[in-house]
Amino acid sequence: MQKYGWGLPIDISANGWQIDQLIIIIHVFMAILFVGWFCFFAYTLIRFRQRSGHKASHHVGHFKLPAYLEVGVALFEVVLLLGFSFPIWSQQKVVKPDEKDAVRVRVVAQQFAWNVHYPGVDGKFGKTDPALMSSSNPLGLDRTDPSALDDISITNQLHVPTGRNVIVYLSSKDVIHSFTIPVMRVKQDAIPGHAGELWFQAKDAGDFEIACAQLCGLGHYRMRGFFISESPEKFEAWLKAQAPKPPAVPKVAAQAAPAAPATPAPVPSGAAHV
Ligand SMILES: [Cu+2]
Repeated sequence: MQKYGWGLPIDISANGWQIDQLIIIIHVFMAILFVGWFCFFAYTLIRFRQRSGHKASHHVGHFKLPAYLEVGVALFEVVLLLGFSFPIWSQQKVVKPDEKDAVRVRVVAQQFAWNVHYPGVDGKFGKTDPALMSSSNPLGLDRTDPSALDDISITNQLHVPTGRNVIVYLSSKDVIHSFTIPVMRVKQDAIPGHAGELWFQAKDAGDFEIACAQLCGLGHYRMRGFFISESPEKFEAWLKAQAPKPPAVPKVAAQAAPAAPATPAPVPSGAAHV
């Protein structure tokens, strides 16, 4: 399967066909305009060329064709806007899917990576704090917050199940980035200080790419993430595998617990000596 070539990337988004349809209509329309206006230009060069016995005049008089053509083009553009663009915009950007049934995920952009945050089984995103941000905790997740205990933090990987709406809450830690998944036909700027939202639904499984479509610094070219669309079963299994192991603090305590009786163990042996 060729993922990226000369044409449009393959489309595995439930609503992607609308975007593609609009892109194709606009390209065909622009090609017709390009050829049409060029022919018209060539026609006028010949028809109104300098000839002996003819005087140049700025009054076109009876020559109404350009006016008709321009009204026609304007009407077609109105049809494009009202008939295609507005409905697609409303469906993809205004009517948000129900959060209860959707897979919700935070994506925090930074130079030059995508930090992905799943809320875990409790469905609640844990608190984050910029003061806690580090290379091992790029989201600044506060693991002392009960909601954060089961949260999954991962970099440059976005897993989604097929057939379910996915809502992405988008933000940026530093500069303006643009979160783009070509096969999903989604693209949105990630702006520092601004909470953006976008949503999509994958209809087919496969491994694809996330790109940054906004020149965001010297490492912009390597700001590539992986977009993995998989069956709901595989997605759930992946989520389970990623879930943090029982929190580190109780684990240490649990390890310390057996060690504690081990220490007094010599006492009885010492007692035996006595
Ligand atoms: Cu970027």
